[in-house]
Amino acid sequence: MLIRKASDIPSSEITPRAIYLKRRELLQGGLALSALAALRPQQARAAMLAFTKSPFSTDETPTRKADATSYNNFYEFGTDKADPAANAHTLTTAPWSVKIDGLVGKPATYTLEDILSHAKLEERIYRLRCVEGWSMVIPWVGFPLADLLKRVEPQGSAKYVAFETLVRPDEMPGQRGIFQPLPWPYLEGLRLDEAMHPLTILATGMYGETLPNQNGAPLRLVVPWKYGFKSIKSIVRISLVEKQPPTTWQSQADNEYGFYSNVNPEVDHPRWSQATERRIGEGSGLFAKRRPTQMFNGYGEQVAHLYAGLDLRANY
Ligand SMILES: Nc1nc2c(c(=O)[nH]1)N[C@H]1C(S)=C(S)[C@@H](COP(=O)(O)O)O[C@H]1N2
Ligand SMILES: [Mo]
Repeated sequence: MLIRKASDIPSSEITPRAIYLKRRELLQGGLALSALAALRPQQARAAMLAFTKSPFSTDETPTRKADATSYNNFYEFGTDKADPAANAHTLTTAPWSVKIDGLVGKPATYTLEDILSHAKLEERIYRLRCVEGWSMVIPWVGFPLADLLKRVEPQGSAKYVAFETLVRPDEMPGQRGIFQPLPWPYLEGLRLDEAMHPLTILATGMYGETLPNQNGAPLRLVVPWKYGFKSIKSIVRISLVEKQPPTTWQSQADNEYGFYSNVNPEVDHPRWSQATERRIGEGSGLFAKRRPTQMFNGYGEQVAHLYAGLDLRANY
């Protein structure tokens, strides 16, 4: 079993309450996670170590941090895997706010500090499977999206959640010039029940530190049972809507990238098989070791029920 149940977690892995409360004080005192970087290393470390390790974590070995922060997809900074790490330092992530609108009782533009002051941060070690056929294991720091959504009070008519990334050509080279690989803003969406699922998180850190810009700072979505492109980065808007919202990759190639995009080894991409994957760091080229891709990326026990009765071949 790759995902542990709460009862399997030794108490030594659960953060002592005292440390947790201290971190809450820090956050409630208006200190955002992004401000942790400004603390003396010793203090920042103490605050960052005070995360509960989520029972939803996989016990697989995390990908090397150097790989997870240098092999990225973030087309706002270029289409080469090395471009985001080379270019994303130009992104200003503070101040940051997220507009939450649509079918909610409390629409507003929420500052990141405000969002974090209500967030119970956890470490979540998740597999990430890219639609291109590679995967990583990343220790995220984040909190359930459901917690934020409940706070803004979704209305009964809300059926989907739409997400938007920042548009800031001055700081994002992929958004200026003659060749722009995608229409902006980058858009993603989830069904409301998928968005409310406890596995779905908003991440603000990884490897116990503030999120690097190339990984979607200061706030990105992580939906571990779906292909990586659903995990939209540097989010500035979250809208609760009645109808299935348009998404960037579906608008680019509807026959290749569906709205659901659940990891599924049985449904191939029209141009390649999805049956196996290459774990980043486990050799490349001729020496690449490939592992079988798991249904729902191995999270089936938790999420399969969301799709009961749905034809997953038609709804790819
Ligand atoms: N805004 C935005 N979000 C994005 C992307 C992007 O190009 N722009 N790429 C997606 C893809 S294809 C993947 S695989 C993941 C990669 O996340 P990582 O670089 O943190 O591993 O981010 C996703 N989120
Ligand atoms: Mo991806």
